[in-house]
Amino acid sequence: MPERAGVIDLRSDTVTRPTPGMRAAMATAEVGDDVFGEDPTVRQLEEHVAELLGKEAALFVPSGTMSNQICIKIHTQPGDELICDVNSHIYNYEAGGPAVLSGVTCRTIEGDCGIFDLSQLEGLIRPENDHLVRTRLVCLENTHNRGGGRIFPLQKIRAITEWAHRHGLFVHLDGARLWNASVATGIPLHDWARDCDSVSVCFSKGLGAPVGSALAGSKELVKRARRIRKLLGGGMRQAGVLAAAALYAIKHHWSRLAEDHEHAQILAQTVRHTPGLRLFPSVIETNILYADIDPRLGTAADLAQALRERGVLVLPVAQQRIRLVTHLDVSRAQVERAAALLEQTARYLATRAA
Ligand code: TLP
Repeated sequence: MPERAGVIDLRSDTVTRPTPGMRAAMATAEVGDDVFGEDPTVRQLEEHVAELLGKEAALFVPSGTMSNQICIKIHTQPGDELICDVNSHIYNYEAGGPAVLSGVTCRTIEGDCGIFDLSQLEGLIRPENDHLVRTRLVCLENTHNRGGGRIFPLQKIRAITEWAHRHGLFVHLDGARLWNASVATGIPLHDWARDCDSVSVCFSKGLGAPVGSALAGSKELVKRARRIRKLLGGGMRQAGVLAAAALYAIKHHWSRLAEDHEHAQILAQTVRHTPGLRLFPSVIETNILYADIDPRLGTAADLAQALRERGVLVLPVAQQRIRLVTHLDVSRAQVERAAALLEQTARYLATRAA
């Protein structure tokens, strides 16, 4: 368990470093030039991911952002509109990608922790009219990052995709943490992916690979995605060293996500009983949680700084909100220590304010 000089880093599950086993798999990976389609390890990963997601094909890409943006570009034309939750990663954290790369506007809806109902979509499709953008795509996120790791219930996805397809819309699933949703529910990846036209999954979040994501869909979609990946500068050469890390992560780190979920419960319980902190959302389903801070204790930045001085890193995401994410590089003992320090620090800030 790599411990950076005793620091417990809960800012994101992207901070994990490759384990010795993963590094060994990377060092011995067979490689070739993947832009020529000649890297056997990349091919193996793409075939494996396509199979797991129940799709015809998959494409290895450098990041989740590129994966989402390639899919958006495939499903839309400039002047189109996509519908997504107001807190979605695509809308908040991808540097305006839909507008910049695809000429697409985002119509946001207010979900409950990122989860929305079909009833919120009905009536949103714009009529054919020269004045209007064309509604073309619905984007879902599972689990939901800003929603506190919330799982999008499968029945809701089924209802939304059925409605979208009936009205000629495409559906893209940002499944950066679909691995977590699958472990938490026992529902296989291909069930979540079944009715979505494209799916993106990340290897560099809870699975613990250093780099990489994949998108999956029909053969035709993946053919188009390859070309757009090249256009965006995402064609990689001997990428087998990275694909080997992803394959290793799927094999060795997927089922252990259950531990991260248990660890998140320990932190959630501490937040619940610490005066001045409020858990968001009130129920934690996977590995992400937020704590809202009573302004009498200070700001999120103040609490993050006080924790940093005690060796715990958390992410301030709003004036009064911090994020904590559990992952491969924090053991149960470290989580327990972080929880104790969080409570002590919040109590200390409260007494200082009194
Ligand atoms: N999320 C990162 C930050 O960008 C916020 C994190 O630390 O959680 N979809 C979802 C749901 C994500 O959470 C992320 C990364 C991405 C896509 C983008 O993946 P990358 O970072 O590989 O571009």
